[in-house]
Amino acid sequence: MSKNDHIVVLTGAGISVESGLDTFRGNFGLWGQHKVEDIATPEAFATQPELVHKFYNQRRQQLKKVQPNPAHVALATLEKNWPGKITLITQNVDDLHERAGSTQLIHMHGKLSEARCIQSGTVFPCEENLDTDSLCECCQVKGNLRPNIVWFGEYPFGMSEIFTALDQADQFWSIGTSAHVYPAGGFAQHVLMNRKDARMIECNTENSQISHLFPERHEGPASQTVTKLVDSILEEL
Ligand code: BJW
Repeated sequence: MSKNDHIVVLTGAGISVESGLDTFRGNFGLWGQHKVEDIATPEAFATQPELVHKFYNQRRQQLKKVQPNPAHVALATLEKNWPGKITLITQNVDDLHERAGSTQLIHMHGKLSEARCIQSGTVFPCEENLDTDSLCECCQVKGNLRPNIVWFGEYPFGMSEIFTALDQADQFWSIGTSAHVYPAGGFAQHVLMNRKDARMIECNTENSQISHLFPERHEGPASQTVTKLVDSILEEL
């Protein structure tokens, strides 16, 4: 390890579990009778917009009741104190990383706190509920606002910046993700193909789809494993 290492960190729903937010594919990963694969699609929004708005409204409201946990804080501390570059890529649509103090952050699947006009693509801050009567500020049409979230079949945000970072990664950390969803599920493989000596670290309570790619695994809740990892790496400086 060198103190100039570019560390690329990928986070998933598991990092926010100890803040009180559910994962997508665990025991509690169902919303009502629906799988996320049925709700998080442009087709679901076209045919059942009320249902999709309800799903995101509930989660947006839930954000007001939760706080970043020690794992989010540890990653913000790493960003502040690490002499090399840090790129934090999150699949999460919550805002717990930024509330913990991370600034170099890519929300590849969008944000609950934003809405987007389906006509112009303009993005607006959104703290309150959306419904099919919500009036879009830019086109003044009801029903033109959708959550600014990347659904299945849509292109994730920040991909050019993400692949630039993956191509330069000296370390790749995968935290609290099942790696079930692509392209994020393929990032570790991408790093290994281009950077054979990269330090590969996974923090998870269980094995993921890609655990075999990580010689270094820290099993346990992220609040403990990530905090220890960050402490140890900063101590080595
Ligand atoms: C803990 C813990 C604790 C628990 N501490 N850990 C067939 C094959 C391959 C791919 C495809 C295919 N058919 C279609 C595709 C592509 C599709 C896809 O991947 N589908 C899969 C279902 C197979 N992907 C897409 O469509 C994406 N777009 C795309 O591919 O565009 C083309 C493209 C290609 C190449 C380059 C660029 C573009 C878009 C995907 C959009 C995903 N959207 C969602 C929902 C929207 C956001 C929202 O509503 O929140 O994003 S799906 C959902 O899954 C959400 C998450 O961000 C995402 C990832 O889930 P995550 O974070 O991994 O959560 P879980 O629940 O799966 O895992 C939690 C983990 O935490 C577990 O491992 C636990 O063990 C662990 N854990 N407690 C540490 N305390």
